[in-house]
Amino acid sequence: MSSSSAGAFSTRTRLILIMGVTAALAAVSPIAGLSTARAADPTLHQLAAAKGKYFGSATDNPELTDTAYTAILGSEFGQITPGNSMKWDTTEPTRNTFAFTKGDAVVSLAKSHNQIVRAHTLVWHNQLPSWVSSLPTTEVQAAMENHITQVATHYAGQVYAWDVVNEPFNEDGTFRTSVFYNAMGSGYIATALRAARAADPTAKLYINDYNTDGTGAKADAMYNLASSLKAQGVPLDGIGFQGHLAIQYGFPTNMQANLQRFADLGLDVAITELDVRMILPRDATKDATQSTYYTNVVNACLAVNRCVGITIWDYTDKYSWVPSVFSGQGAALPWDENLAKKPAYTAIFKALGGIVSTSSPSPSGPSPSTPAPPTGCKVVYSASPWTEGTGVGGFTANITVTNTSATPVSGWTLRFSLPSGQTLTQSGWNATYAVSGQAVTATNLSYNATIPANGSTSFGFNGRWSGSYSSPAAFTLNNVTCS
Ligand code: 9MR
Repeated sequence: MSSSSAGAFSTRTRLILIMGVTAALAAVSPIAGLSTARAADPTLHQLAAAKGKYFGSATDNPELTDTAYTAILGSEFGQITPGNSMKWDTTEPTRNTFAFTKGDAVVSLAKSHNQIVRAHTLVWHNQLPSWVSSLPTTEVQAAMENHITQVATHYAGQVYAWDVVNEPFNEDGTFRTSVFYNAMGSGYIATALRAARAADPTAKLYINDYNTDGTGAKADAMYNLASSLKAQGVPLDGIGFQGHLAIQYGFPTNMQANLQRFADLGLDVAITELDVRMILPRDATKDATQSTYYTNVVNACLAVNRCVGITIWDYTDKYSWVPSVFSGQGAALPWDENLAKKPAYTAIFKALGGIVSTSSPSPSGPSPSTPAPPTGCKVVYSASPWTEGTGVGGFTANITVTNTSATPVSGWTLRFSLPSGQTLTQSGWNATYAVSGQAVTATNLSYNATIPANGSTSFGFNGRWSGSYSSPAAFTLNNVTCS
């Protein structure tokens, strides 16, 4: 993991960072005789995390009652974006009356799965209630600032990033004449970013657009805007490249180089809404072309250090926006309408470094259900802290978990909180680690997924401490409290 992309997650935002470079790479190599078929496949997010990136999906409230859908959403991805529920028409349908229930539901789902949230979007010409469009010009700035302040304050500390401004450009690179542009000129963008920073000092602030993925007039316009905002010291952290691609239009020109030039301005870049549509019906040739597009996007992001991650615009064709907007087109996502994995999934899996064995990845449906909890467990946490100055030092922690129940545990997650002042500094061994604030989640690798009845497994990591050293006080194994 590169230090700068790790920094993208850990310093200001204190959100999830999968620390499993070594661990996740071990998980992708099936070990003969030890790997446990499909249960051992790393998720797309685990693979991405091993490269210092996240892999995420958009989702939407109506789909959250589909339990087969949420099972994959919750397990395969490390990041989610609400497709609609944080937009202006949902969050402030009438002036100064705010509604956060739907957005809160997505944030809470993310929390329960240790996922980060890309929040979308504060200022956009679309899905804008009519009261905004019909405001007198003189009132637009105050309404925009109030909207940003209220919404970003509500979600402050809970979201990794905000698409502060969405789709500011026309195809030829001129500014779109939205109600905001008409009232404030292009300065509305800087004003919006400043208001967002004031409301949420920790979220990464983005401008997001489509058809800017490859070089061209629109991408040049975004580049000029980004350079100028950076030069003025406007709080801009990243540029989102939506990535709504179509196989009949060709792959964007020089995508990697395009991302890199934004990164070279000192910005993060992210693929925020990736999908690759085709003219229906789907066939093997089109699937193969689509797979190449997904591979190319993953490769471009992997090649750019400051590309922090990739989000697909929902993961299944069942819930894609494409067919309703582009008549006769669709099949844009890596999972089909029945939640079965398509060749595009395998392409992404491989591009992220996954190794396809004969038993995996299966092109079938959802992954196995979550492991059953043990009825009893015991944890021995032994650490050897050392001191490197007054009140600071490092430590190595070794953890042994014993399954004290009469049945084996098949697949495990150990959760605990590091005492304040402590951090993980190394990817650890014999487990994959996810860190969110002080909360640590250690998950089995393929070769140690099973803890036999009355058997044990051991794993560990290195860390830093400050203040005075103490060990974590409590542990749960598959959500059962251990002694
Ligand atoms: O996925 C969203 C879909 O459900 C909405 O009907 C649509 C309406 O504007 O917006 C879709 O999401 C868009 C995103 O917010 C911005 N970039 C383009 C996305 C696809 O239209």
